Formats: sequence, C-alpha cells, structure tokens
Amino acid sequence: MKSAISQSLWKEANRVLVGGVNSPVRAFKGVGGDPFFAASGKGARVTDVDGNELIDYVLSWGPLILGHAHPRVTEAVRLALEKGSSFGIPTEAEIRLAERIVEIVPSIEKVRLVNSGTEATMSAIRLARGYTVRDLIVKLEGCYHGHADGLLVKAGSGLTTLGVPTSPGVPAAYASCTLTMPYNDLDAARALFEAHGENIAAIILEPVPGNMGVVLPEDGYLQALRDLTATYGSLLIFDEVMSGFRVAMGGAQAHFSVMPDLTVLGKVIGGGLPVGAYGGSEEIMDRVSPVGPIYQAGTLSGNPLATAAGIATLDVLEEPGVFNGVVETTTKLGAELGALAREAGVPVFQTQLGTMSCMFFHDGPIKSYSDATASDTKRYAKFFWGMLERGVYLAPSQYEAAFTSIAHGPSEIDQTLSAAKAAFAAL
Ligand code: KE4
Repeated sequence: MKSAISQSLWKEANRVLVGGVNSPVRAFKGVGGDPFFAASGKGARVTDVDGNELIDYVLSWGPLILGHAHPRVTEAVRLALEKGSSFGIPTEAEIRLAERIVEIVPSIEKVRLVNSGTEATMSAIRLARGYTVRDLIVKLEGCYHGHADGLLVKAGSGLTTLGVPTSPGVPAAYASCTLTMPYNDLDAARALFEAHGENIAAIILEPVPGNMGVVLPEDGYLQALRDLTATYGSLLIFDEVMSGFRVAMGGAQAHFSVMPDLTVLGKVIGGGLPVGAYGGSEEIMDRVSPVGPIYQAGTLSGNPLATAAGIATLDVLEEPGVFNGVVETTTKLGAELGALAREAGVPVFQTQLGTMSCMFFHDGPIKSYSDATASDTKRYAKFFWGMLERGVYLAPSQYEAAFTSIAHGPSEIDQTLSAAKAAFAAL
C-alpha cells in the first residue's frame, strides 16, 4: 500500500488534533500502526489519499448500510441544502423521519431527535431518572453507550459495590450512581436488583452488544431483564444505536420480541449525517420538555440535511428484499470466512445477527466481556494488516463489529475471501 500522503497528513493532524483524530478509535491503537486518510467513498469501497481502494467493512462504524455516497442520499441532501441547512424552526422532514422510526421500531410511540448516540443515551437516562424519581442506573460490562459521564464507569470491587470511573474527569460521586454487571448473567442481575432494585431507575444495555465485538444474548436473557425491571418498577432501555436497522429493521426488540420502555437510536437513521434519537411510549416521552419538566434541547436536532439523509436511507432500505439481501451477504461471507479459518487451522469464534458480525480470534464460546477480552488481539491485529494490505478494511479493533451494505456484491465478497485466504495463511 502506498502511504506517503497519509503519513504526511498524519504528521499535520497530530500537530493540531488530539492524537490526530476526532474520535479515539480512528487512531488504530487497537491494531498498532498509523491510520490512512480517506479521500472518497463509493458503494462498498473507500479510496484513501494515496489512491488505495479498500473494501470497507467499517462503513463509518455502522451508518452506511447503503454504502458510501448512495445517489439517493446524496441527491436528497443536495436538494435540502439548496433550501437552507438549518432553521431552528420546525420542518416537515423531521416529522417524516420520526414517523418512519415510530412505524418501524415496535416499542416507540414518540421520539426525540438529537445529534449523536451519546446525546441520545444521556437524554434517555435523564428521562428514566426523572420518570422513576430514582438515581441508580445499571449498565453492562462491555456495552458502550457513548461518552456521557455516567456511562464511563466500570464495576467496583465487588458486584454490588457502586461503579467507579473509567475516565479521569468523571466525579466518583457521579460514577457511584451507576452499577455494572456482566452481560448474559441473570444471577448477577437478580442479585443487583435484590440489593438495589427499589433505587434503580433503569438498566441500559445494547440488546446485541457490538462494542465488545458482537455478542449474542442467551435464550431468554432479554425477556428476563424485561421481567426483572418490570418487577422492580425500573425502566428497560435498549441502546439500539448500532443494532437498530442492523440486526433487523426494527432492531433487536423486533427480532427477539422484547419491548423496552425506551429505545436509543443513531447511525443508520442519519444515513451518514449526525442523527441520534430516543423514543418510547407517549406516557414516558411526554415527560420531556416542553411537554414535561425533564429538560433536553439541541440547536441542530432534526436539521434538514440529517433528516433528508435519514429519510432517503430508510426509503431505500425498506424497498422489498433490500435489507434481507444484506443479511444474506453477511451470512454467506461469514460462512466462507469460517471455512477459510478452519482450513488454515486458525481458531476463530464467529457471531452474527442480521447485518452485524464479528470474528473473534478465540476458541469460543463468547458470552460476555470477560470471554471477549480473552481473544488473541495480537493475532487479530496481524489479520487486520494482512487484510488491509490486500485491499480490505476491517475494524481496527477486535472489539468492534463488522458491517456490510447493499453495495457489498459478489466481486467484493470474492476479493475479501481471497484476501482472507492469504491473510490466514500468513498468520
Ligand atoms: P455516538 O455518540 O458516537 O454517535 O454514539 C455513541 C454510541 C452509543 N451506543 C452504541 C451502541 C454505540 O455503538 C455508539 C458508538 N459506537 C462507536 C463504535 N463502536 C462509534 C465509533 C467512535 O467512537 O468513533
């Protein structure tokens, strides 16, 4: 791979941008080495500033289920932009995007659009605390919900002790309002609720986590959390920023038929522009300002460009067979990659649901964060670079999801598999 221009840009970036990036995971710390700089994208492929063309399985960390620069999205945003980029005045497009979300995500009756997943999760948590008049939140180890203070928390010493910050700058007092527990562990959940249940405002979780790699819920786990929260009067919040419109059109809640009280969305609903959302029953959502007393606001929330991109994305995605086509591609690719790994004698544990997948360099099974973090990240890094040199861009971390798009066709799959065959052999 040619990289002279990326290297010189990387030097310039590090002079003025912290770590050369505007989001840490882009710095390739998970795989070592320096990132390349994107110049353009089209369909399943991204071209870097040195002209290297790469098949992209990161797709901006999930949003680009239509691939890069889909003409329907580009045209919709262009038309919106010519009429003005932002008004801070109600517009029709935000109604239409909200209507689509209400129609597609089964538990949502009303929604509030914001500008990022972080903004959506922090707002949903404030709403849950205001609605239940309780302070404690439960998060699950290995789930990521953006960088709001109360969510940068890890387990304290014992399971029932209160959370401690994972980042400087988060007050211990604040972190202590967040409890943590392992994913897929019902005994831990029951113990936590026995100890703190009447003070727990909500559990927030990724129903299908994609931030420790992709881990699947054990049979009945999600329904059991639904029952447990109902018993104690706590809310169940599904963070479907990643799983929404990815594991199924209606998200994990549709796939598993488990209805949360609040849902958080992002990524796909913005079609590559900044959109987050949170939604739930009218009864709960109407506690948010200006109807209710729980405050939340945003200058660019529901702006015309982002809503245009989101609506165009959902329009295409809802055309007959489109979503299932991406699921089929993901399934086929996963099966072939698994066969290549076995042929090469490389132990991998694969997970997939819908259009999200993951290949852990681990014998498996992987049911929790502690399982996932036993993966061979050095081997993953070697595989990552082996694939990149052969024109395939995977997530620069073992603990992320691989995403596919409508633009990943037979030629992309064939090229990916021949790259993987060589990269496995080189391990
Ligand atoms: P943003 O604030 O980055 O829009 O969304 C935060 C967020 C919330 N919930 C889930 C389930 C998420 O996956 C995310 C963000 N995902 C990461 C990738 N794992 C974004 C990539 C990045 O941080 O640059």
